[in-house]
Amino acid sequence: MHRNARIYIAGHRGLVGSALWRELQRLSFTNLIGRSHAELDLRDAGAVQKMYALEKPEYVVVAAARVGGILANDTRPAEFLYDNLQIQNNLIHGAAQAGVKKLLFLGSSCIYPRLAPQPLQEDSLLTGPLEPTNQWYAIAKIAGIKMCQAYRRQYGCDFICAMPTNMYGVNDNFDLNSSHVLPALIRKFHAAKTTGAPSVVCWGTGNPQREFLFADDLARACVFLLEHYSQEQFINIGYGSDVRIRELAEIVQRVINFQGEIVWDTTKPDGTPRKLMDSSRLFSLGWRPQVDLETGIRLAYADFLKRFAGNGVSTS
Ligand code: GFB
Repeated sequence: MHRNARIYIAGHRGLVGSALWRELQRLSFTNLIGRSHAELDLRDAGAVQKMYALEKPEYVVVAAARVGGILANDTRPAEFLYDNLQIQNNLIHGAAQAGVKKLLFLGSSCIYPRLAPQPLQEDSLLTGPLEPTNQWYAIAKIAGIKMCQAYRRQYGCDFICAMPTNMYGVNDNFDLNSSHVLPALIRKFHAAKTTGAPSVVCWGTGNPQREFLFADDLARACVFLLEHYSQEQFINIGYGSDVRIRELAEIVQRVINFQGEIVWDTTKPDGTPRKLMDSSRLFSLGWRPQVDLETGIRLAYADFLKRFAGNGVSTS
C-alpha cells in the first residue's frame, strides 16, 4: 500500500479499529478515513453508499460490529444478528459497487463449532453445531466470510477475511453488562481493591480456556494481511497459547495487587469450553504477536486508570 492510499476503517473508534488507526498513523499513512457512529449509521445502506461515493476509499477494513461478551451475546440475539448482517452487507456490497481495491473483513473465533478440534483450524468451519451463547454473532460473521468469498468469485473483488481470537487492549469496553472478560476483571478487581472489598465475583466455573491477543498485535496483523494476503480462504489470527479463565483472574489479581479472594458464580454461563486458534498459516507467512498477556494486561489496566479512575466516574 502506498503511504497516501485512501484507507477507510469502519469502526475506527472501537478497540480494534482505533488500534489499527494508530498503527497506520505510526507507519505514516496520511489518508485515513473514519466515521463515528453519530456521523454514519452503518446499518443504513443509503448512507454507506453516500460515504463511499464521497470518500472513494481504495482500501476498507471492516472493524465495525455489534460486539460484546458472553452475557450481551446471550441476551441480545436480535441485535447481534441483525446489526451485524446489516453493517457488513452494506460495507461489503458498497465496497464492490464503489470499486474498492481491497477489503479486509474481521470475524471471530466463535465462527467455529463449539466442540471443533483444538487448536481451531480454518477448515473446521461449518463442521458442527455452534456455541449457543454466541450463535447469532457467529452466524452473522460466517455470512460475512461467505459474502467476501462470493464477491471474489462472481465479481473478482480482492476481499479477504481474518478471524481474530479474543481481543483486549487500549480503548476497550469496561461496561460490566456488555464487556468481554478481561475488561470486566480489570474493573472488578480495581473496584474491590479501592473499596477494600473482601472478594471479587467472577462468572462461571473458571475452567474455560481462552486465547487473548492484544489489539495492537491484531492491528499489525491487519496491515500485514492488507499488504501480503489475497486469498479466498480466510485466515486465523491468534496469540498461539491460551489460559484458563481461573488463571486469567489470578494474573489480573496480581497486576492490580488485590489481596482478597476470588468467588465463582456458577449461575453464569461458561460458554465454549476452549477456543485456541491454530494460527500456523499466518505464522508461516512471517507474522508474530509481540505483546505477551501480562504485559498487555498492564497496558490495558493503565488505559482503564487513565480513562476512568480519579475522574469521578464510578469504577465499581
Ligand atoms: O469474554 P467473554 O464474555 O466471552 O467470556 P466468550 C469469557 C469467559 O470468561 C466465559 C468468563 O467463560 C465467562 O463466563 N467470565 C468470568 C466473565 N468472569 C467474567 C466477567 O465478569 N465478565 C465476562 N464477560 N466474562 C465471546 C462471544 O465469547 O467471545 C463473542 O460471546 C465473541 O461472540 C468473543 O466471539 C470473542 O469468549 O465466551
